[in-house]
Amino acid sequence: MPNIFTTSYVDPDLDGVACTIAYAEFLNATGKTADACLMGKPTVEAKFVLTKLTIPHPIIRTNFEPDESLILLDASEPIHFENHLTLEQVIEVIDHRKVNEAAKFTNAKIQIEMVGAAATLVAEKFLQQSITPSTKSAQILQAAIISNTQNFQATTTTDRDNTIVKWLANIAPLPADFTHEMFAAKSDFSANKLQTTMDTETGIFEIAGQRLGLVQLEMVGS
Ligand SMILES: [Mn+2]
Repeated sequence: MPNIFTTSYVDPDLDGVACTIAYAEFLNATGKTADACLMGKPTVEAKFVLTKLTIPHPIIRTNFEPDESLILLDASEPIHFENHLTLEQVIEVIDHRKVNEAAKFTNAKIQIEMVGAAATLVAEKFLQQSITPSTKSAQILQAAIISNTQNFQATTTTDRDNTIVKWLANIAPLPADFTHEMFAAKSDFSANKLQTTMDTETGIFEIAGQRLGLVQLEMVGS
């Protein structure tokens, strides 16, 4: 039984889901025993990508035993993990947010770098260790970087995002039309999807003792 779990914040987006899956694979390839788990439901977009790439949905875990260790991907705010785990259980944090409280995870190795997607940081680990990711990991990491950088148009995009996507595409390209379908899926706010998206795309921040919620809706052709 693995006692290391990779995960992201509750109700993770595609970047969090991709990192969770691919980093568990990376750790297993380096001789560790890790399992990917999601805390809650992935976003509409992340669910679409898992289905489209026929990637099995990771197990769902919202509580952890005291002897289990956690690695947080695309997440670094203790506030997101209240009542789910203790700060001491976290042994590693990989994120790309300037505003973070990662230092509160006192037992964790922290990597926070300003790139377009946390998936870029995870993909670079494969490259640095000369480990070839599986087709599914190569594809979901690409999808996450393309999505998170709004197809490399977001101002947070860096050369590192571009470079690593080219490397991943050489290993396993995404299906034709995939990028368009992914953005279209994320833009579908019909029926109860607007509510679902608002539930999962709400960021909660604590600034000067005040809790602040921010909802981000992304759509094509708006
Ligand atoms: Mn991200």
